[in-house]
Amino acid sequence: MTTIDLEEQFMKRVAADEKVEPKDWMPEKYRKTLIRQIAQHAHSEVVGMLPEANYISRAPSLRRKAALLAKIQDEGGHGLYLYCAAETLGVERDTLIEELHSGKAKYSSIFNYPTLSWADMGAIGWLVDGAAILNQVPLCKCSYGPYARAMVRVCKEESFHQRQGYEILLTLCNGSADQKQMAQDSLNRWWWPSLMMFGPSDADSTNSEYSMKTKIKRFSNDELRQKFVDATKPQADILGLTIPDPDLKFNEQTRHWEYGEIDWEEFHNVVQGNGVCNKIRLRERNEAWDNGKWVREAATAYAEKREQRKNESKQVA
Ligand code: FAQ
Repeated sequence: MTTIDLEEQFMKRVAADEKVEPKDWMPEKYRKTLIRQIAQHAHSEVVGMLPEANYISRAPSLRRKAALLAKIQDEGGHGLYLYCAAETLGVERDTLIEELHSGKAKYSSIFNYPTLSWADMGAIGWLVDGAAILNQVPLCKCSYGPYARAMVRVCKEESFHQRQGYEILLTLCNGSADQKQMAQDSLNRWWWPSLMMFGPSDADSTNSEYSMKTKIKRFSNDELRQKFVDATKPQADILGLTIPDPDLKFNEQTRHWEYGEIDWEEFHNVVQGNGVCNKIRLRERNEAWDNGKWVREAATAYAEKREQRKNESKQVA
């Protein structure tokens, strides 16, 4: 079979919603696009632990601390599933991690913003996890089997994260005037960066066309962003908070909330490494990696010892 025949067969399978599995033939572009997206996604989960980790020791009660700890551990777990999914495409995990630590790899722009108050733990859960869910639920139907399957569990956990964040804000909004103001300030800072999480507008998205053709992505960046605005506005109303967008208005004909212009210059600046926290995040990730060296060495030594004992007992038998 020629490459053209194989490619045609591959596209037919994708069109019929068959899952592509690691040992199946796939076009090189499909493999590379998946590695790029899955790795960026994994890095986002792992770097995403940092802004919240800052608040483990500052949580206002034991209950809040336990929930926050569980959420952050979930994010570490999501990173691990995703690195495993990327490995099924023939890339080494160490290579991906090296690319993250050297600053070569991308991760979500949202994690380069600072967490300035406890209300930010609420806003991250409500808005950032809320955006992540909208983006990731369609990924449960991604054409690549290991990525799609990893997303099923991830989405269930993100759903809990979103609710715990919303509940933090609901408590603050029903509290004192200062607490409500803290929640509003947090929404003011996280709203626009959350809209940017969905990526550049469709006209500027370089990867969407291929990703949608091969059913890696099921919706475009702008479609998902619109779903997010439509879902989030009524939730802000329940909190009694104002979305910081004077142009936000409901279009009776389209039944959608129209929103103002996104500051794409800010987005590109953050993606290029010039956001408020890019350098801090990379430094902290590198430090965490170095501090975990003894754990990796101990785990490797244990695995080698176990293998050696297994071989010895086989020889005796
Ligand atoms: N930040 O052509 P497109 C989470 C890059 S997980 C930085 O439209 P694509 C959980 C893009 O990579 C959050 N870079 O790209 C959590 C590309 O660059 P490249 C992460 C961005 O892939 C919650 C270029 O711009 N979620 O939050 C961003 O088709 C709370 C052109 O863009 C995922 O990764 C951005 N926001 O669409 C954890 C979900 N947007 O590689 C802790 C899976 C775009 O060509 C606490 N990923 N870029 O040099 C996706 O669905 C897609 O990759 C998009 C981007 C939608 C993010």
